[in-house]
Amino acid sequence: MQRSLTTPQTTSLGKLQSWSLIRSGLTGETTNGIFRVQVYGTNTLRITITRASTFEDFSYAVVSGPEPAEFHIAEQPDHLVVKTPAVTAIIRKDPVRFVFVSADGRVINEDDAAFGTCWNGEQVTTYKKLQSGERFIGLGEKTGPLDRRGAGYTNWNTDAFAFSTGQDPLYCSIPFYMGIHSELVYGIFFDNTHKSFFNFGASNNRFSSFAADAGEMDYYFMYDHSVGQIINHYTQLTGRIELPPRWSIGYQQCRYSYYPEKEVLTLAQTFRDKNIPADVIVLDIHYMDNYKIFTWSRKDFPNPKRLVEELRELGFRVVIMCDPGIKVEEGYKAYDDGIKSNAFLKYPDGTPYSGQVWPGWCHFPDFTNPETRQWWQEQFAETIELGVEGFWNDMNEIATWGQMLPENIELSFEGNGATMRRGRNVYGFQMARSTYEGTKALLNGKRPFNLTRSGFAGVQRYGAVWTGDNVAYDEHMMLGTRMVSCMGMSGVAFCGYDIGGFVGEASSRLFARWLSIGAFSPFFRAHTMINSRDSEPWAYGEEVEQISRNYIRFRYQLLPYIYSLFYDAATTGMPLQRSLAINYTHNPRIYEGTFQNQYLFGPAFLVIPVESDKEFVKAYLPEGTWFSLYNGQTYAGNAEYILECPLRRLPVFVKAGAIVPMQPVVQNTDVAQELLILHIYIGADGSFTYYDDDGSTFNYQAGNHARRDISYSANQRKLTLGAVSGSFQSSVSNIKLVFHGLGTSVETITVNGKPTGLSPEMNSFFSALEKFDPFYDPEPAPAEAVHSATMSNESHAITITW
Ligand code: NBV
Repeated sequence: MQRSLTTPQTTSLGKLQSWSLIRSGLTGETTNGIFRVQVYGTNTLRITITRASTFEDFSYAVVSGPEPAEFHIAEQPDHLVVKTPAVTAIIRKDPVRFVFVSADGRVINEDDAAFGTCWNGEQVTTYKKLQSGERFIGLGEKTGPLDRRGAGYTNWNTDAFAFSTGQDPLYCSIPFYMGIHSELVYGIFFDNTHKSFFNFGASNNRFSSFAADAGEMDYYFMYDHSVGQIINHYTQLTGRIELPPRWSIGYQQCRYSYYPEKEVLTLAQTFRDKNIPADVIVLDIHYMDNYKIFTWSRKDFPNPKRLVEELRELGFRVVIMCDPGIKVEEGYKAYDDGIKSNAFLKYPDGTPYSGQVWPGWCHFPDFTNPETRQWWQEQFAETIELGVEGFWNDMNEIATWGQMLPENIELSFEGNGATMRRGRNVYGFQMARSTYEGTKALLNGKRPFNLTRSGFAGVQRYGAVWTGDNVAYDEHMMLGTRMVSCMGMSGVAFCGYDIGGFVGEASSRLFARWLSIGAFSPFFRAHTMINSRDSEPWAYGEEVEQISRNYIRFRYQLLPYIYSLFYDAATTGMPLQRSLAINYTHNPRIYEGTFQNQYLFGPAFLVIPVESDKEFVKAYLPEGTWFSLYNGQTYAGNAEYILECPLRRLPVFVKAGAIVPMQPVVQNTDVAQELLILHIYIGADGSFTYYDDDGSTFNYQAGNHARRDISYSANQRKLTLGAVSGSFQSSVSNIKLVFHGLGTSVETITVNGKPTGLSPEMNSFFSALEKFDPFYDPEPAPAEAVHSATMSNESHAITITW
């Protein structure tokens, strides 16, 4: 038997001295510390280990407590057992070490027998035996490959301007990952906000580990049959997104910065003139008076309320920048108020911390103080009066000139008291919370949109996250797709990157490609740095404009599908952008080379991100049958293909069995639809939950929505639209069914027993590019033959057979 490890430098959790039952599990004392095992649900166990005499039980991340679940506890001579119907924790007694075993007796995860949980000074680490062939996925906003085996990472929120494609850490910390081996998958969420370290077999061949500079070893172990279920358990713990306002999932145009107001209006009008759908213009720091938050530049924006109204008339919303730094300047309301309300972060001697950022020397609100969050809310009153409903939290790592935030700054930490050593990783998270909750409280039932750069596990509850200052080159575009997929697996379903690249200047081809890929990402925004070239969809010449229009229009046609996916994320945590590791977890091919960048957008679309200079790409289509989005040609899955990918055609496939609700093209998301177009891709069984509501209030939480389960049985040649549930009266009066791959033999379908004729039609989601250059190949998108029929939208169940 392994003896408890103790050297002058390292102490591990020692021999069991005593243990006792608690309501949700057990707790025990060892020679070197105390531990606790709590059943949080059938699939989730929480392990807490400390050298202190009590457990702290404070978390910003976790929002749900132990749920009632069946479990048994037993004692054996050399170990204890905590057993749920899904997972068993075996707790060895001498020394105390943890082994997690599946219901059928397989080892899912086990402590390194010698190290287990160790202290090295204040630093606490849990070491897990590396399992044969073990892969690691997740960990939120990280560069690097999909499978993180062999790599190590640090969580320490950092302003990473123009980060390199291997840089770490970045802006956001999510200490949650999943391990995969022997057809098993588990999740570990390490709930500690100090600087933390994850080692997935980096520089060693013995263990994976997670460590924090100080604080408790407090982790949740989740086991279930699929990555999707683990994500579900993780988002049960840390929360899920609330439905965002529908307008925020349309196209957003940003730059650093659009001003004066005339330029903003011209920009909005240009979208309309050019028939390029869009919903949002984002105002970066130059809308303010000398970068002072909650002010407007009188010179450039003399009448912001009128501007917001004029933009609304054009069908646009405004999102405005709100940085945390409040300029130290007497007479400036936010500053005076902040001093009076004792709102700012302080040094241990009680003087406010000053750091330098855009406006000059600034103080920073302590968002971990509930009173300061209330104060922050009040600051938004005038902004909300102007009609602004969208907010953008930047620089909240905290970023200051010098980039070395003093660690002795103190925070309230909900009255618990902490320094930046514990607070830095949650500062941005709590700023996002303050902004989201504060503006929500002021918006009279309307949904705010909030975007944050910094965050921590659980940040999804307070809006969307974007991946910061990326760079205008291909490798970054490909990295962005992996990062957003990875954020999706880490609870952050509403996530995106700066299309076109923030730093540097995109080539025309790069912009076109990036925008095409971005149309299939949850948060869809183009952005660029100050003094860079114009970066709107029309700024790169006619060809790029047409390609951009095509993909943005497709995004808007897909809105019923995308909005339904947001509902799925809000209720189950399943992200919109789905790494192939979610559905094809144990297939080694999906982790290879460029295949690891491929992802599913919802259950239907397989997106193959491809660099801007490529005309051909090697892709891997996972099992199943796949339709080309462009011409309906089918491809057998579980195979590699060399695909043609001219700039105007990003390789995208639709899965056989997919049910995709769509709508006619609109110029912005406000336009209510009378026609729902249901695309059905024949060949394999499929299902989809179609979801709709008013898109702007929280009434959906009280049942004011329209929800309909749709399923397709290939063998029975049957499509079933379940009865609509919920009280929302949708504007849809007709449903057009569009069958792909039905063949020519079927001419009639029955709708609730009534024969209805099918008509063939040419379907193309994408317009041919116009011929504007004699040397340009104007080949139109080959249209595919599809069959359609239109029926009226009834709220009772509808059965369609053929
Ligand atoms: O506010 C200016 C920028 C913003 O455009 C960008 O998206 C942020 O990530 N911001 C950073 C400040 C620093 C830019 C060098």
